[in-house]
Amino acid sequence: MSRGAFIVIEGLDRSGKTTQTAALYEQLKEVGKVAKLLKFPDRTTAIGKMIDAYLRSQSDLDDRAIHLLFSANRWELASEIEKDLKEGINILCDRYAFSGIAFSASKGLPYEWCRAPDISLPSPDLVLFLDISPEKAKERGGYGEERYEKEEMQKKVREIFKRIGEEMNVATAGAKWVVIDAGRDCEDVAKDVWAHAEGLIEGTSQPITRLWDTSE
Ligand code: Z5A
Ligand code: MG
Repeated sequence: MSRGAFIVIEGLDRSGKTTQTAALYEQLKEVGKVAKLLKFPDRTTAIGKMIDAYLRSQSDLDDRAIHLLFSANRWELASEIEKDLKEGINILCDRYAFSGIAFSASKGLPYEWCRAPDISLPSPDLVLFLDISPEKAKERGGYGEERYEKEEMQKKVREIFKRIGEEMNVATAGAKWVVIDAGRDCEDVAKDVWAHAEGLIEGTSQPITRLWDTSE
């Protein structure tokens, strides 16, 4: 039996994640496919509101506490993601656990500690990583308004994302993590996104796996 596909769009700040997730959603709709858009952090929940206040520097939290809130914000949607996938709905997700590791580890928290709370979340079938140089990202609108939006931080984040991607592809022995050059025109990036996502939109018969779970 076929289920929906779980596609995550990750990337550096201002790489166009939200733009590309929305474009992919529209393309799926055009070809008559059912899809749902998710975005992390989901700032609408009670946990999401705490995260939002922190990101806008309206509150201060211990680095570990905010890390666990970001993870809890994903866990509160985990069973819904699984349910939707089983019902044949494709999930398109703007940021996921990979952002969680990249940002917190960039602040100096140990990499494995950062990964631990997200182990066993529903695993995406594909991660499209939008790569852009911090210099180019800075030229795009709105940069610098929130916590973490600093060039030095973004450089560290980029390095950690690189490690995550390499480890993902070794662990799955395949190209589950695909890097896309996001420094180009929106349309060119969208074409690449579609080329990689297209093969999955008919659904998949593969069981839903769990992120970094070695017990299976
Ligand atoms: N965070 C964390 O620490 N831990 C976690 O677990 C998670 C997140 C999940 C907020 O995330 C912060 O939370 C983020 C990571 C941290 N910190 N930082 N910094 P967010 O997802 O809410 O961030 P955002 O506000 O959506 O911004 P963004 O992700 O950086 O932007 P984007 O979605 O990648 O880009 P965009 O909104 O689609 O485009 C940005 C601008 O560029 C916009 O004006 C577009 O019109 C323009 N754009 C887009 N594509 C192009 C191209 N191709 N060419 C030219 N211009 C373009
Ligand atoms: Mg965004």
